Formats: sequence, C-alpha cells, structure tokens
Amino acid sequence: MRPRLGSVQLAASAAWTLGGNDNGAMITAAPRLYPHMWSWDTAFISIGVAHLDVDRAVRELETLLAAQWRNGMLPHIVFSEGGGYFPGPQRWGAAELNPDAPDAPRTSGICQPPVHAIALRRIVDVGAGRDSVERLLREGWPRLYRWHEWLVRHRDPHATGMLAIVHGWESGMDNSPRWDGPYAAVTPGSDLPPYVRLDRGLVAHAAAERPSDREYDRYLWLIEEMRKVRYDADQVVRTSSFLVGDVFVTALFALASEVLADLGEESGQPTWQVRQLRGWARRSRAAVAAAHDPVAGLARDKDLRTGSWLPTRTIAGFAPLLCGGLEDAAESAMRAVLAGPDWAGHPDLFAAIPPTVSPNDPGFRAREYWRGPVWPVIAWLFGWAFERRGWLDDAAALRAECLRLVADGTFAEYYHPLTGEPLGSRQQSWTATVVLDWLHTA
Ligand code: 2M8
Repeated sequence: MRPRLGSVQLAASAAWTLGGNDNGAMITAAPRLYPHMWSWDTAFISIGVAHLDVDRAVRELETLLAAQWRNGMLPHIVFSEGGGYFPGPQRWGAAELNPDAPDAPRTSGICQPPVHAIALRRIVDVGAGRDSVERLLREGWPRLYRWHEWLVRHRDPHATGMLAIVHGWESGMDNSPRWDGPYAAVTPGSDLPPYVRLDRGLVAHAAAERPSDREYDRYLWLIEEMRKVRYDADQVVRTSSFLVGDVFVTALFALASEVLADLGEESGQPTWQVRQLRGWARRSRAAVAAAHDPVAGLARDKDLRTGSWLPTRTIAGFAPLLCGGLEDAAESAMRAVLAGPDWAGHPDLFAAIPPTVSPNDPGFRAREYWRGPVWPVIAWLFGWAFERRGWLDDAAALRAECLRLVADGTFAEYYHPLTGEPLGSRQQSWTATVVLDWLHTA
C-alpha cells in the first residue's frame, strides 16, 4: 500500500527535502544523481522556495544568473565545488576553451529551456515590495533579456522564430524518442575519449530507467564536436551533427518572452526592449503554430540538418497549448486529444496526467526516462500555462491529480504512469518545489 501524506505533512516533507539538497551555495537538483545546479531545475526550484523564503528564492536565481556567459548564454549546469557527476567541468572544458565562459563557477557549454522569466514572475507575485525582489527585478531582468536575446541571435538559424537545440540535453528531455531520428545521424568518432558513467551506479534500476550507453556515446560525442569549435555559438550551430528546431523550447521561449515583457513593463524597463520581447514572442508563437500537423493534431520538431519534420508523438507535441497561436478549432481539438484516451484520459493511468509518451504508442516505455513516465514538473508547466490562458478547471484538475501522484512524499524525479511507482532519483528538488507551489496556490 502506497503511503499517502496529508498536505501539511507533504509540504513539510518537501521543505525538508530542499533543506537536504541545500549545500550552502546552491540548492542542488538532487542529492546524489545531480549534485549541482541545473538551469531549468533552478527556475522551478526558486518558484517553490519562494513560498518558504523569498530571499532564498531570489538568491537561487541570482546564483544561476551570476554564471551567465559574457555573450548572454545561461549555461545548463553550474557546477558546485563537489564532484559526483559526469560529465563534469573538466570534460566540458568550457572556461579553458571559450573566453565568454566564467572561470568561476565552472559551467557546462550548452543551455536548457528558457523558463526563468516564469520563475521571476512567481517570485515577484509572492514577494512584491521586498528589497531582494526589487533587486532581482532591477539586476536580473536585464540579464534575462540578454539570455533571450542570445537565443534569438544564435539559435534561430533560419530566422523563422523556431529555436534550435544542438544537443538533446538542451531540450531537458534527454532521450525522448523525439530525438531518435536526429541522433541516428550522430556517429561518434574513434577519437571519443574514454569515460565512465556515474549515473548508472546511482539509480536502483539504471538499465531500465536511464539512457543506454549507445545514447551516452552520442551525448559525449556532441560535446567533443563543440569543444573542437571552442563553443563558439555560431560555429556550433554550423558544425554540430545534431541541429533540431525544438517546438517545446520554442513555445516556452514565446511564453517566457511575453512574461518577461510584462515584468519589464511593470518595472519600468526600456520600452524598446519590452517591445522587442513581444516581437520575439509573436514570431516564435507563429513558428510553433506553423509546426502544427493538422492530420496528427500535434506540433512537430524539425530536423534542421535534413529539413524534415519529425512526426514522433510525445508530450512536446502539445507545445501550442503553452503559448497559444493556433486557430480556435485546432486548439480545441488539441485540448480534446490531451484529455482523451491516448493521453491524460488513458483508462490505465494511475492519475490523469499526460505521460511523456502515450501508453498507446508502440515506443511507450513505462519506466524509461523520457520515453513514457510522468514528470510532475512538465505537468506543472502545462497547469501554469492553462491558468494563464483562463482554463482554470483544466489547471485545477491537473493539480489535483499531480498531488495524488506525489502523495507518497518521495519527490521522485519521475513516476511510472500506470502504477504511480516513483522512479529515477529520489528527493528531486524540482518535484518538491512544484508540489510546494501547488499546495500554496490551491
Ligand atoms: C536530466 O538531464 C541530465 C543532463 O542534463 C542528466 O540526465 O544527467 C534531465 O531530466 C534534465 O531535464 C534535468 O534538468 C536534469 C537535472 O534534473 O536531469
């Protein structure tokens, strides 16, 4: 029988989890598997921490922003002093190879989805008027603006508004079947330096729950390709054997640019920058709408190396619901698909939450990382966007189902969609923090 904590116990246990992951300098993504700061994890972490201690939430975002590269990129990992994760700073070699990378703290050389403006919004709403929040708006907003500008400048190679990623890790959905096609064209060279994975020893059933060694070879090979061009942003886009227009990242960018524009307007940031953000949001929203496949009813990524649309059906196909932009009929149809028997309404689900891949899909793997399990943090994003779009009943239903899923208090990295079994890492910070946000905003 699964334990089921009440809300007070659940909130206390989430706060305790975060305390345990706090190494003094940062709240790490997870205690054993991820003992460093991950870019989009930190955005979600600061959202939940805002309900416990606004000043600490501000500090988390500030710590991440302080590691911003001089060219504007927000790196996907900010390394803590400790080791315990591969690939670590030596393998990336970012500071040695690129003058824009900070020497301290050490960082990786790629980025992650731009959800940080959403975190700033929540922090401002929870802690408006506090000195720390005012400081974050004054000093953090321009940094976030530069981050968005970096994405437009370097990651929109065809100037369509569709943002490109150069590594599956940049999507945050590492081994999603979305990337199987593009990764098939990545051929690790014989000069791939040897390596030892650390993640396999840290997850109970690594063979079933983590990406395969074959996948890791490709992940590591892409880093070698980037090292060869010294992480020069434009050269990376020209030379990487993986270059994909990511519809989910693009939708998040459109949404976050709109949110950042609102915050800029409210806090007296330069009008031209606010206007520019709205323009970027408009363009990326249009790119997301253009990626909609009217036959399948979902939006697609695009392999920018081959020019082909990628028809793989995953949770990312619902990206237009995050940022809007579809015609009414297409949007209603998409909402019906999300609630229907292939997704959140699948009769065998433990809770009515859309999994990363539909259980009806031949590629569905209930335990395997981004190939089937449920990620509470992704559900949080949809819920947050639904609320913003006025779909309050949908948002409330999703929140209730998520709280049922996580009521065991393990704050797993992800969950088995059919049994609710916790999988991957335990005491994962972003799971604890979205739970806190759900409990505090109910
Ligand atoms: C996972 O990604 C890292 C690589 O960045 C890994 O598997 O080692 C993903 O779930 C990613 O979205 C997340 O940010 C990170 C830390 O939680 O773990």
